[in-house]
Amino acid sequence: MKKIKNYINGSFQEPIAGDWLDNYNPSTGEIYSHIPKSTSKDVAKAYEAAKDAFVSWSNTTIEERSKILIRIADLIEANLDTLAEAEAKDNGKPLSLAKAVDIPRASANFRFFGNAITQFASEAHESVGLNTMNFTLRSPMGVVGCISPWNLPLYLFTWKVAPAIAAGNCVVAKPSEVTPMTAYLLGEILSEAGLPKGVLNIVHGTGPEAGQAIVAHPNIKAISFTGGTKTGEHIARTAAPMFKKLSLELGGKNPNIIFADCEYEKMLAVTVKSSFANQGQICLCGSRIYVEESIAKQFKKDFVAKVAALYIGNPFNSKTSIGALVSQEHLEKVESYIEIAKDEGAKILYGGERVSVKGFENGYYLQPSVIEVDDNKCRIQQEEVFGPVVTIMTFKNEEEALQLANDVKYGLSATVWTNNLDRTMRLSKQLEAGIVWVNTWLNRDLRTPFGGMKDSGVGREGGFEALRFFTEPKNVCISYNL
Ligand code: TXE
Repeated sequence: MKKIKNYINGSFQEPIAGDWLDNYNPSTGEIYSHIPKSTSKDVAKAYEAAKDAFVSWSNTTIEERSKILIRIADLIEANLDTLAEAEAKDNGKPLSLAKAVDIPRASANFRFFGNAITQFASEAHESVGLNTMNFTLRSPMGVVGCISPWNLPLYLFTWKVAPAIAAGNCVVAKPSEVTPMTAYLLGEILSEAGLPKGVLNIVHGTGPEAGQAIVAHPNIKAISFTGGTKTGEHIARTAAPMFKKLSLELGGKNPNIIFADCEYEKMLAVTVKSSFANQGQICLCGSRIYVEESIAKQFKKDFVAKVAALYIGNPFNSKTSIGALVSQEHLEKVESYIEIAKDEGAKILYGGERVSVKGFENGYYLQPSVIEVDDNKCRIQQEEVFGPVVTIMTFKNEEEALQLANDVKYGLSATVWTNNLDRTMRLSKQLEAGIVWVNTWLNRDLRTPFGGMKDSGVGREGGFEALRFFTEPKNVCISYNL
């Protein structure tokens, strides 16, 4: 049974207390590895390694940092198959998705910030006529913490650690205990790329123990977190009295608003993806579909037909578009929402049943579900399910669509399908979301600000937003005589 280890100070190390957690393969339901059940002692050790590396790393030239990050990107690319297979085995997602999205994006995250750091500048302000010159220093903060979830494991882990180290910080990072494998494999790549030891330290363990120890560590200056809203709230309560900088990317319950004037076939194809990609375990999924009344009947018929054609299988079958859900616990959580929807009088248009995959009978497989609702206040409309479940509700006009879309506590993303430019601008300005996609979905330019409002989080990742988050601005004001 494989035992993975923490990556601290450039080497793999066992947990100090000698305790381990089981790591499951969701497609078979079997334990296939053990991971460190790290404690605050392991986090403290990782912090010390990061602290010791900080002076040297923060004084490493931008060109040298850029070169190392781009070498990491190249090595991730060179190890795409191994990393994609590890991701699919650890998370349950189709191998095809890990190969096409997760791992290429992990490489792109390092490449993007390896380039962005060479363009990241700060400002100067001349107080004209006053013999005064101001310039802004944007310095690395020191040791920062990065905590990531299980849905896009390496993709989101690297989305945090790449800008953090590009900006000159050193990092204590914790991937989800549910999907630790690719972060573990990244350790070898960091050493091979020549990242100095202690710059990036990877600690495995549970949220309440290892995660909490990172958040509560008195000298870890900032926390970048992606995960559930409840967890984000808990982290904020811990960090607030310590005045730590926080980036919180939390849950979503995103509307997908479909008008009759849309490009129908493109909308249909993309809506299947925005509903069920990664088994619906993407916080950006359009889990609430709102469709204009005049096309609702046709849409429901066409959409259900496409969903019914999706192949549910083990991740390593090339035909698979719906893999296993990430854990038994999560499978049961998603199923409970389908039951709640039924109890609330919603109509199951398709799916909602468990699936037994031949040879993988103990895997966590669930049909994609399409649920018709007529009450926007019901729980299935208001609460994040984070699984292969979408609801459909009709609307009469633009005003009603906007009211329904905004009537939730989340504000992460929204998708709008229309060919009306004025309507596009009206809705884009009024939708309560950090990201609005029009006639597309999950279309990402890494320079753009990424994140949500309301209960979807605080702060933004991406581009210079991320580099500003991981640096401390200081205004230097100099008076001089001409
Ligand atoms: O979250 P959890 P999960 C959201 C998604 C869903 C959730 C799924 O919408 O709600 O994340 O991921 C650690 N102190 N997003 O179930 O449980 C935990 O060990 C410190 C939104 O993993 O919150 C794991 O490493 N850490 C997002 C990480 O937090 C703690 C995109 C997340 O765990 C902790 C992806 C604690 N007390 C998923 N408790 C977006 N908006 O971009 C847990 N952890």
